[in-house]
Amino acid sequence: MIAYTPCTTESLRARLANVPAVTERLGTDSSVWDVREVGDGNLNLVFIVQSLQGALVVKQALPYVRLVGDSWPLPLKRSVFEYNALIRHALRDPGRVPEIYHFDEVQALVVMRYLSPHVILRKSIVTGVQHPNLAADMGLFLARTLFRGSNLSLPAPQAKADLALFSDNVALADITENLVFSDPYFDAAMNRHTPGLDPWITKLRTDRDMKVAAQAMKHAFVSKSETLVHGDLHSGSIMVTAEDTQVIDPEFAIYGPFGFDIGMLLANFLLGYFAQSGHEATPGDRAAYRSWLLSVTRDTWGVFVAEFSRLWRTERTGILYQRALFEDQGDPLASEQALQDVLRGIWVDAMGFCGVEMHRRVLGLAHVEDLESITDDSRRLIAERRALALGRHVTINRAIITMEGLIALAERIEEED
Ligand code: SR1
Ligand code: MG
Repeated sequence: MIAYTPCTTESLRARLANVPAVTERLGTDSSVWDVREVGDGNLNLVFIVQSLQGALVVKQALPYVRLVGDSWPLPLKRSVFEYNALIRHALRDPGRVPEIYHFDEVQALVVMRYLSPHVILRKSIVTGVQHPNLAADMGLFLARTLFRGSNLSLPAPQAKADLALFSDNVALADITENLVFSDPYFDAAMNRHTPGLDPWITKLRTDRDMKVAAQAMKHAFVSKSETLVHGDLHSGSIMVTAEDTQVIDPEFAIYGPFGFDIGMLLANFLLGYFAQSGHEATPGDRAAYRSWLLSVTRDTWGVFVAEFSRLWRTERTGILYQRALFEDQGDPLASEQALQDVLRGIWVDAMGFCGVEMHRRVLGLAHVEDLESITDDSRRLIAERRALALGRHVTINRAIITMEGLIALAERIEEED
């Protein structure tokens, strides 16, 4: 067995030359394969390997955070969690994640389908391209993966085995615990922000209600092991074409709250929304695009609720809210009331997570291209101030805000100076 080594384009070619799942797709003459490193994410190497016969993608974990360098070590084992999450997502929402062809645990290397002509959703949002199926695809993905990964659905032994498996993803959970819930609210070493934003940051960091709310959300993230969450479901973890949606990169997968992925995703739609005013110089009707992003926000949640409710009524086979206790006793309304209670809790958590995600993408280490690509500092500042304002409101008021309230508030903040 060869010890782990980060691949170069040449060493990857040699490494894959004898892997049947690869040669059956690319052919056996590896000398003619075109191998390119294309990774631009925060953590890993990503290669595209192509021949006249076919193409595939290889993702290899590095033993440190790529964004920061080897001063921040990170376990290779995250590829095990990514691999296991991808397998489960493929079963729970078939067709929505790339097919895996080969996994090499020692080399922390996953070989999978090359998504083409897909592009990263975040880039699409920056350029103002609409994707008609996005909300439906993501609403279904969220409902199916979250419901089917939980004690509402899984046999108890499997639920407990998966809880144990993913609870080992300590280092990536630690990144989220610090970068999302804590660092934005104090002067953490790796934080950075747009010049001129300081007065608003000071206001946020001296806001007692906000600090209490952020800590409450951290508490929820750490202690609510409700289901297998993707763990990093932002618009950079989704690839799209005009018709298709694919969810990638679940290396942050853990057992966490139902509302986590939902809140993170909606936050990234809303960050894209506020960033539009900074992109107005580029072609396209940005006002119409803003409305579309709000409709995606609304419809993603709407589809989630409808599908989660359908699964509740038809697939509730786990140890939670057993149907026998509700319906066989002639009391179906109790089952519906329990469903509404669960959905309500998911929404409240989702709103809390949504707000802190908006904050950390403006104040923390890991920013988003939506805002970073606004070249005019004063325009970026306005977009970021708006994101901070909405984030604060939804987190603090998570127990009372509605979807229509969220949309109306986003529109109102967008109109403000
Ligand atoms: C140090 S990693 C920074 C961020 O990149 C990942 O995509 C996650 O969002 C993480 O918080
Ligand atoms: Mg990622």
